[in-house]
Amino acid sequence: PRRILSGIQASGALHLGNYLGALKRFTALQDSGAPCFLFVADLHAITVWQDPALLAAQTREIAAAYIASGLDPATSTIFPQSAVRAHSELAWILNCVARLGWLDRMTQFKEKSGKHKERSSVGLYTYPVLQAADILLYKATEVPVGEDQKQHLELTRDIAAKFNTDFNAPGFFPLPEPLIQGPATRVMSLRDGAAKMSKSDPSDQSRINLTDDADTIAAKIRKSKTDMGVMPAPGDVLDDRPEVRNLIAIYAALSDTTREAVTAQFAGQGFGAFKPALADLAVAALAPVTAEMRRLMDDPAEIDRVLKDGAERAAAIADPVVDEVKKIVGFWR
Ligand code: AQP
Repeated sequence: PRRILSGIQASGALHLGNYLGALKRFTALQDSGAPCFLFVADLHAITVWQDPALLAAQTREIAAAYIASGLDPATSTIFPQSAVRAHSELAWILNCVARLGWLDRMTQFKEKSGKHKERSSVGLYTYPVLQAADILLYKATEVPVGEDQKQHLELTRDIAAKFNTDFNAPGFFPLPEPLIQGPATRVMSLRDGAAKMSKSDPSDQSRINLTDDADTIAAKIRKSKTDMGVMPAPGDVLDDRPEVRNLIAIYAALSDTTREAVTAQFAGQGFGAFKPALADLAVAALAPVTAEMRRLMDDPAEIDRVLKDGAERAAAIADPVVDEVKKIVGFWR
């Protein structure tokens, strides 16, 4: 049976990349009838410093974003990662399955630790192993993520396969498929077509936040980097126009169409025509999500009910799996 699983870190502000690469995809999968497990990754968030006074609110904010973007808590299981103990338990066991050489190849650690590798938390290094635990605990078959998570998904598959072989448990963990789909699997910065749109970019102009109001969104798109040309024609190669390609991908994802269709519609026009159309589209898509997030955040009781109920439903699946893992490993029981 299909089982979809994904998570978003509880590390503050969500942006358009998270929305198009993750949230919008989750909703589409839920609406296609697949059972979805969506967690707020608070254990992942603390791999870098999080203010304890803010972490619970950040967790609620991601839960609000899930609900506001169309996930139905009755159908989809929405829960905080740390509320299901099995995540941490399985992560430890998988830490003993994963090889140092595999983790050494992870590019996200290299990017996030930067020049200060020796001052990074050990958790930041083993982050992809926790991610493997998140996925394998639910024996998930498909994991919708943005392009940046592709390498971690491959590692999850390697860990699952090694566990199954080492412990002579063929097929115990199914190998999950990454779902990296749609026109916006890697939304780029509005200021630099070579950099991913990211919450850690120091320039707020580089991203559209889910909390931005309509005027801010329009202004950021108006000032977004383009070039001296006009909108490309279908078939034009855009390798040396990454910013233009990015705006077209955003337009396509927001309007549920393809990049080709967008190019056909705007070919030869100036950015003065395209950018306002894109801004209108972005505002129309995000305003209802933002408004619903605000409404939900005003009454945390509703979100808390969803998270508690989700944690119970998730634990009912995860706990027996981790018990079986302990048996397979040979722990005293
Ligand atoms: N730019 C993006 N384009 C498409 N998808 C993206 N995702 C993140 N950035 C983009 C996807 O969003 C989901 C949640 O990601 P996360 O919780 O792991 O957040 P992140 O990747 O840490 O987000 P940032 O903004 O990139 O944070 P920093 O700056 O800390 O690295 C995932 O499915 C991710 O692929």
